[in-house]
Amino acid sequence: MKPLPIEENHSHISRRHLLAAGCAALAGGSLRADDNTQSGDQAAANGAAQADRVPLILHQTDLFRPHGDPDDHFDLATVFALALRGQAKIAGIVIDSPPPRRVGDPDVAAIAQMNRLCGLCVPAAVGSGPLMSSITDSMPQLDRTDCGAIELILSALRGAPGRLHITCVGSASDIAVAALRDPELFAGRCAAIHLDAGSAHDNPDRPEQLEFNVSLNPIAYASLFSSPAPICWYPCWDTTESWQCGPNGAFYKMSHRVALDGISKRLRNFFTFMLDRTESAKWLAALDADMDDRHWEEILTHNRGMWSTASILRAAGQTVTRDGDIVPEDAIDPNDTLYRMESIEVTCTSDGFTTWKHSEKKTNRQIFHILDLERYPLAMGHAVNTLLKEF
Ligand SMILES: [Ca+2]
Repeated sequence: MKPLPIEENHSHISRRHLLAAGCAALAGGSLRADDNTQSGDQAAANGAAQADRVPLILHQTDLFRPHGDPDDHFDLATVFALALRGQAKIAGIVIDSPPPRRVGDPDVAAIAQMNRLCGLCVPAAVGSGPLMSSITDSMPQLDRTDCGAIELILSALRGAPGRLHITCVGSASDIAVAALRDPELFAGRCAAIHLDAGSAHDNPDRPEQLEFNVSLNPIAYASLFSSPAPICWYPCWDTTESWQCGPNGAFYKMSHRVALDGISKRLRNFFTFMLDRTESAKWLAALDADMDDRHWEEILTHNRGMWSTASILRAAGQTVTRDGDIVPEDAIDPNDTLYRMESIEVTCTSDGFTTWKHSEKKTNRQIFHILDLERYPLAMGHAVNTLLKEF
């Protein structure tokens, strides 16, 4: 292990990145000595099989313009960066219907910008407005205009060549209803719901307080814990709204100067267009706008609360070392392990409060656990920077 300086050692990251990519390719069977002796049909078949092994992700988010919290735009860029690295395919993006407290509309422009920057055509749908009345309410009465996100989730599961990972970094509303409408589909085709919500422990000073994502729809959140799909749970907080790192909370504070160092002009414009809370509809022109270096320098002085990076990486089979390198989860040196998932038993009341304990047996409920709290924030910031430099 090495100290994590604020100034990135780019050559180190690049070398480790290449080594990790080599490991991933070997694990996937793509670097074979006899590749050049295959027939065209064999090569095509192998290529298709290999493509099927690339994790498929559907990303759920509360992504708005003007933004409610810019972390969702960083998470969106994380998902698309994994696609650029060939480490994930994106089945679709589901955006919450804006809750009353938000002034923004679903930011489909940000998805259009990401598609443009990546040369992709990832579909997006806006979630339902009405909320479930109970944890078993599949909302059969929903108007069809409220069903686009639910249908996108179900069609992504049905169409997945393997199994679908779902990353949930906003409310659980549409995933919960989709799971109730077709539990067998979720049981058979969902690799995991990577749930970024809740707290590992209630705040003793405010025991009635819910974490923000849970508060958006506590019944839907509770319903997911009864889902037949595996749940990988990344509580936003170790202790509710404490704004501190803790062993079972995914929160970290990220410096813009670390995360945004050396990114492309167009990605700078993506973030500036969002951070400035502009309501301009000129999303395409914005990507190629002239940069104001002084304004960008001011942006770099800010810090950002982040919660979901580990979950999105894990959906793609990737993890982060104590040095901040991104490596395949199945190839990490145990001494480098920054965090891991642990089997638990967990229940959730319909008002969104969880009770959990570790399980000796392997279960289909896992909780996030940080092993090196001191290095976690900066290591995650470096990982985000590695991803953002893909654009
Ligand atoms: Ca969010």
